[in-house]
Amino acid sequence: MTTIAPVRELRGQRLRMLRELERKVLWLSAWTVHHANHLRPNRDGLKVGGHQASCASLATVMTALYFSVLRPEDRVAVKPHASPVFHAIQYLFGHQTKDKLERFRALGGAQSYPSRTKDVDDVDFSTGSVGLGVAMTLFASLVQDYVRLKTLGDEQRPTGRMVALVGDAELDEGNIFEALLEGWKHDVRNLWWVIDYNRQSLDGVVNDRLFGRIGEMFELVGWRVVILKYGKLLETVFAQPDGDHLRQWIDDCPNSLYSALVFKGGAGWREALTRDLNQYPGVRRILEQHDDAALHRLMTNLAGNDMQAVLDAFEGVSDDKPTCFIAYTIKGQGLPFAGHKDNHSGLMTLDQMASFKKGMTIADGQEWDKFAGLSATPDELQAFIAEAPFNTAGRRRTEAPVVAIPAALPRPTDRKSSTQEGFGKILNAIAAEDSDLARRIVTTSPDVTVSTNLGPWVNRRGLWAHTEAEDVFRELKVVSAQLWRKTPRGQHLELGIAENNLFIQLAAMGLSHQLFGARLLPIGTLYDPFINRGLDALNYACYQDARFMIVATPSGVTLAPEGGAHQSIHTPLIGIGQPGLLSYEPAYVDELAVLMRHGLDYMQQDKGGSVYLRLSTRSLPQPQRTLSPAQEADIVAGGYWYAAPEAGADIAIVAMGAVTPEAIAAHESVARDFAGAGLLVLTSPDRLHADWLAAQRHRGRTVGRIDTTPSPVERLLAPLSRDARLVTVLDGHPLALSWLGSVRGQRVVPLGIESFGQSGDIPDLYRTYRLDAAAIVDAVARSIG
Ligand SMILES: Cc1ncc(C[n+]2csc(CCOP(=O)(O)OP(=O)(O)O)c2C)c(N)n1
Ligand SMILES: [Mg+2]
Repeated sequence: MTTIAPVRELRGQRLRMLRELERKVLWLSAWTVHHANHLRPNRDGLKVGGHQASCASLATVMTALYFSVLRPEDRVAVKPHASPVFHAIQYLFGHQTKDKLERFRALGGAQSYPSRTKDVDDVDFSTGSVGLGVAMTLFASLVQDYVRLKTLGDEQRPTGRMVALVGDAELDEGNIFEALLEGWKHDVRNLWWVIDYNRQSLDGVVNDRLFGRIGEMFELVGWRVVILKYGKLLETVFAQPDGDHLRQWIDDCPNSLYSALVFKGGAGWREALTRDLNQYPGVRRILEQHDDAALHRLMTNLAGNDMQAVLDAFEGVSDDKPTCFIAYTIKGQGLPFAGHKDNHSGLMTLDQMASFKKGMTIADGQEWDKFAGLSATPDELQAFIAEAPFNTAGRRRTEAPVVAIPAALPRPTDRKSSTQEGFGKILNAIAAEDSDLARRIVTTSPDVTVSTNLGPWVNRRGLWAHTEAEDVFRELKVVSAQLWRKTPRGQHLELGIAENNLFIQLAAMGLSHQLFGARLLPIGTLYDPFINRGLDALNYACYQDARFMIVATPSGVTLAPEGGAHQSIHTPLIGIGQPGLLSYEPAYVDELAVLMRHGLDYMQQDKGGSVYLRLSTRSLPQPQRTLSPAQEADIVAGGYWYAAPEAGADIAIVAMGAVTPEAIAAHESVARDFAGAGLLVLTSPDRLHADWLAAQRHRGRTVGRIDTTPSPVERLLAPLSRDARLVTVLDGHPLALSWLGSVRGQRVVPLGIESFGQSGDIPDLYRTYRLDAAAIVDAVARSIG
């Protein structure tokens, strides 16, 4: 008995501190948005925006988590538009500055949505495109287990919980459910999703019946569901005579009516409850005992905005079972537009802010003060914040040493091969070695492991799983080329068919060095056209500066008989247009070996990025050559002269990827009439274009002597005459190469694919789409016409 009183006291003190901080967090988040919209000069007349109501609904949950529940090893994805709450909390911790809060949504200020790369306050996962950050926590949890079971990182590092703070409307995004199924398959653990169930989205009020189903779905895939519905005030009243009728009334209240009454306040509640429950004396007594303000406080006392209830829920979970907390909250809780269906982007007016500020007892000039208006002393609060477990381990971002990549990767010597086949063989040869490189590579694929040639790698390195499972086919002695043994030592994570999952999984793997202190070299394979399916997730991965390699086959119409629906046309443009992703499309296997080596190194450089290899299934005769270091450097820089032009030549053919043999044939025939015509083989219009623009910008900035060092594409095109004609050809959209004409003002006849959808063999398709040698020769003729 003697120990209970101090424990209670301690709890009471903690609760008091957390309630104070909750108030401060709510204030700072609202003030940050207000300041950005009303108090900063607005030069362009555009709305600055921000989400005061969405912040308010999460203030309790986030205060409880960051100041009490989270531990340093936990990692959090915050609902994007609750960014001001996150920044306010980091400000209180001393990790965010007043200057950046004042410049919220301005250049260099705190970001609209938490950003790993642009915010200074240790964001764990960037968010912005709703749904993706949520799934990211699931895949990060798998990565945490992957590196832990293999002891690839610091063995002393405790296992963290991956936490997502989820807007209820985020659950409309299909990628959430794709991820849930995948997590179930892989026995995901240590995962908390806290759903901010404010029953409102952007446009309005969420469907009433949805959430019953959502809870069931989580349970179906093995999650624990914890519902935080009513706060302690309401629970107390429910226990009184006729309190159960009041509970039933709220339970039955449609979301839209409840929201409207929240907005109307005490008088509105009284009217509705008197109308519906007046026959119950107990309810009448409750109404008598509460004035309008108290009644409003009571009726809006939902558990997700009740500190005690939130702490009880979080602290009630101590195992590693994935847990979904459905936290009933009020959008705009504590703000004048609480519950209003149009409050998503609503901003407090100047008058509303003035009275909100008064209610918060904050004097003019004290708006950014960390402790103004609170009843606890600054010393007490500061001490409490300093002791928050989350804050005790210093900087959250981990580091991991770079894995040395050998000077050359194994090079298959087949006389005929496709780049896709070459990829499988290179990886297989790496798998055969006992090297750090081989240990750090992890592969993943959405059900196209075998058809993208990852099979040999998987046979050697095994599939990853938490627990051992033999390949049943093998046990029963059924002959198969594939050996699918699952072990915690396995190095391939097999996914179901969902490219969203692939890219989010790669994002998580590609941040392992910063999240878990263990360097991984992730390689994901997929069908090239289905990059589109996961494009937003790919963009999301690149936005966070995750580092991985994607290997996509087959490219373009060269897929030929297998059908039009799978032909990828504009992926080369994605490769050029996607920041953070360096794209290559080699024609030959020796080029591929050079590029894979470069890619594995580039993925680890500070100023590097991710890599996209667009490969083909077309088997080509391989040039019998030994690449010189200069040629290898050209291949990395984006292109090389396969047949060098004579100085001042008037004609060049420029080719990329699978159609290179057609370009070679055309070049041979053209060379008869145009002696000295060259054949340029490109490996990366992406890299050439970027370096060309960078060189121009650099020259623009150089004062005095202009730096005339040519960029690689300028150097490549330099031998040609000023008005030379370029015929460009690729199995993809012609725009990917037609920009080459701008480099030196030379005229281009671009060939490529502008429509798709036919199956056929290569001769028929290349003829139909004008990619064959005859079409190239014809284009040369036209270019001089
Ligand atoms: C993929 C995507 N589509 C649309 C948006 C625009 N958007 C931002 S928040 C939001 C509504 C979110 O509602 P909810 O998740 O319930 O969050 P609340 O503000 O209610 O907490 C929408 C549609 C977005 N950020 N991402
Ligand atoms: Mg909502």
